[in-house]
Amino acid sequence: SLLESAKKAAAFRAVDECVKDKDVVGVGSGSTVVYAVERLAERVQKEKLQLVCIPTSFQARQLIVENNLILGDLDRYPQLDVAIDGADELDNKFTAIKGGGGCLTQEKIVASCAKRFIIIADYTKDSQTLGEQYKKGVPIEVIPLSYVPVMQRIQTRFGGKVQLRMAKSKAGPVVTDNGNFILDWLFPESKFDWDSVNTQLNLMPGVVETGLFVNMAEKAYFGYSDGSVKEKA
Ligand code: DER
Repeated sequence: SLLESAKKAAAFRAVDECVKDKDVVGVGSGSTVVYAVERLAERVQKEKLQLVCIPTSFQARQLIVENNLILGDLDRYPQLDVAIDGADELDNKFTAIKGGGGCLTQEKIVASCAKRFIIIADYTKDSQTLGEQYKKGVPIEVIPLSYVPVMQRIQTRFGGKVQLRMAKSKAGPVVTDNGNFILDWLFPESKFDWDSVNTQLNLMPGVVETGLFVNMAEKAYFGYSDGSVKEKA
């Protein structure tokens, strides 16, 4: 599809420009990253690169193993050269919403351990302000027992609407790779200080992590259906 070719263009460009021999590479989660792993595998074969790949989810782990890439972990590689991941939306101040795929917690941990954090996405994720194009709100991972009080506290303090993310091919709520629930906060139109919101949310007892990646990415590659790529830094 047109969007898939846009994702592929961004992923290939990022891997070609940001990964070098002997790098320890954080591998994100979602659909765009699938193309990044495909390109990593291609380059390892063609250029005989020696890479170690650190996963950000069960999905990323499978991608690394299925593509015969060397699987590492943060115990052995607590500092990464580069992490490459998708995003649900990125604003013009480099705040990203992530977690559409429910993997935000390990993604943020791995991104925080990388010298360079690179976002790859199709052009529909490139916004001026958050909420312009992505309408599913900010994902927040919570300890299951806390989800109702946390929902109420978010609604009271910030407004909008908070929903427990329900699974599609499993009865009941989505359970993350860490055994937690996900709340989706449909935030109201307004000029939020996302750094402050992220901090306040993270201080709420029961919140494990938010999908607000504030000023973490160094660069973003946005792909277009014609195969062109726009870089934002
Ligand atoms: O869930 C996630 O954080 C993913 O990285 C998401 O933000 C992007 O997924 P996509 O590449 O399938 O759009």
